[in-house]
Amino acid sequence: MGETTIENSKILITGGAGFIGSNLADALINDNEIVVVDDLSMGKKKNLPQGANLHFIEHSIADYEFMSTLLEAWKFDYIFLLAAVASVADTIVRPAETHIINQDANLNILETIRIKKLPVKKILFSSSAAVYGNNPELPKKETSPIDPLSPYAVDKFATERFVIDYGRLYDIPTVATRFFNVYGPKQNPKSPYSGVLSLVLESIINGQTFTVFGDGEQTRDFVHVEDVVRALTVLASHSEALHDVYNVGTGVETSLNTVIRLFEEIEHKNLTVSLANARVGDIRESYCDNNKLMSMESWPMLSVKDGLINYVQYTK
Ligand code: UD2
Repeated sequence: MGETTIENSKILITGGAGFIGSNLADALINDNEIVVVDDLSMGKKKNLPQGANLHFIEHSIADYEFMSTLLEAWKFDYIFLLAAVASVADTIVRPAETHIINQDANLNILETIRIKKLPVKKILFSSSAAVYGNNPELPKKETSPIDPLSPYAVDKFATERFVIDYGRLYDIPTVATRFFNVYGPKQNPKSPYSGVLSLVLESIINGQTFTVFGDGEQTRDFVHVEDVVRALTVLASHSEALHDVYNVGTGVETSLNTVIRLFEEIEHKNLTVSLANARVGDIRESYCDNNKLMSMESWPMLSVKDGLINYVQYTK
């Protein structure tokens, strides 16, 4: 089946000023009207494209009244649920508070749509590879056992289920996605728990020491945000993507040492590295089977090398 596009639609992106949401807004802004709701806890207003068809609202998705009124007023065609407290460590420190954002706020959106019978073409919820936890099976398939090990992963998995089962029970078109290690333009290296590639890039540009936790031979499925945006638009526009969950990753595993070497080659600089103990609970190897997504619509995803070149160029 060929590529389908989203046009002339009213789109809500929660967390739209964040890393993935703002890249999605860039991709959709020309042909659609977009509302972004973001509390700017991690996102930045300057990430967003400018224009009359981009409506930015600085607000928390946890404000039920506000979100219900917004949904009823706009009657969105597509809803991308990307707002979350994305730091696993933060959810371990504040499990109840972050649950309100990572789960309850999304449930309220589903409830509003169900009760008010709002017409929607697709709701997409962004979940995470975190749901697989320490399950050693590789590559991770959507059918692999799940093992959520943090409040973050529990909320992501439970909300996946709400999204999928609300869809089935109340006939609402829904889909969930499990992102692997996403990197690329606009990723915020502010926290020590930010994506590792944003931290490596910041260190190499500023000549700072980068700390490798463990021996650097741990592997991840690093997927460029451009491919994540494409996956989201593919799943939004294909009607057969329904009441189901999809891995979003390249299907290729790369070690941390390899990406450090690639950054050094691209930048023609050596990164100063210090070694520290592996993080407690760190996963040794992770990559996904992305056949379910690719069988719907396939495209060549960016290799880590090409993706890093793009990321470095953008950031500088
Ligand atoms: C990712 C997600 C996390 C959760 C988890 C589930 C990101 C940013 N995090 O965590 O939200 O979904 O997957 O499995 O996508 N590292 C260093 N030095 C640093 C920072 C990290 O060596 O300064 C290591 C870290 O110990 C790990 C690897 O780099 O082995 C990747 O770390 P990460 O935080 O980018 O991602 P991950 O896979 O631990």
